[in-house]
Amino acid sequence: MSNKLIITACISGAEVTKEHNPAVPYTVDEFVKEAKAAYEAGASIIHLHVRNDDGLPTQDQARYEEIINAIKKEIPDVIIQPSTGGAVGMSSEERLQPINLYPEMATLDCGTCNFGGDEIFENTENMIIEFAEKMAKFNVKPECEVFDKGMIDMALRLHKKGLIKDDNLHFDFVMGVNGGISATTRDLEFMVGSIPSNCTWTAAGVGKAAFPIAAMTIVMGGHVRIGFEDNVYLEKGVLAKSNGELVAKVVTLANLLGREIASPCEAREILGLKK
Ligand code: KMH
Ligand code: ZN
Repeated sequence: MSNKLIITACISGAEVTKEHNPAVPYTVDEFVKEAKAAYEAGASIIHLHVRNDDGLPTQDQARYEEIINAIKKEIPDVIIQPSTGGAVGMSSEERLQPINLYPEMATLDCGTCNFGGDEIFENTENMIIEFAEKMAKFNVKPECEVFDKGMIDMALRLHKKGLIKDDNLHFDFVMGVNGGISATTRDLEFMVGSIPSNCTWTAAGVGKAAFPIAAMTIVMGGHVRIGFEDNVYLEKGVLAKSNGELVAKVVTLANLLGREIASPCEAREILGLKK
């Protein structure tokens, strides 16, 4: 299989705001601008949380449809990966709405964890099964979002029971959330060593861990997630002007370390996307 690097741009998230970085997108035009900048810099997947114009995170199906259509009009071949995590506190029904649009892939959060302060990001076993079943029904490839090692075990167990359906599971290790696994070399190695060899994986480092995790991942043969959802800084004290700048820095690292960048078409092949 190709050794090319898939870059996922998480351009908006639900927790980060314009107060953190004025370039965080809220309006449709801003989403298109950020998605396009990330794509042109080398991202093949856009991990998408949407907002209302006032910045409030929403999982509203119509808003997803509007933003996905606007992005696809500009960059038709990009892979759109809606979030089913949404924002802390949203109901399952609310979170699952973008699946009705038959995206190629979507996140499947594989366990409950603290999210700092009093926040709890809830994903009980039955919720994971419900989300996985809906994704299977709509032919959507899950990206198993894991914030800690036990969530890998949960995903593998549900996959073995046939409750998460996929030929080869794809994981995203989100590292450095306040309540999840830390973003260290030791822990990344531990996560990678905990998945079967037929699985693919992406890693995302939160905050100042974003680029160190990206560099380790490039060397270890995984794929990288980068973007405002996880980190708004290009370097210490310097806000990124766009998601494109963050993606471009990952491309520079990949060039230095000898990994070529996957196009959306190559990413589809690597991940076994059917569409
Ligand atoms: N916003 C977090 C509560 C996902 O996209 O699936 C959850 C999250 C995970 O971002
Ligand atoms: Zn997300």
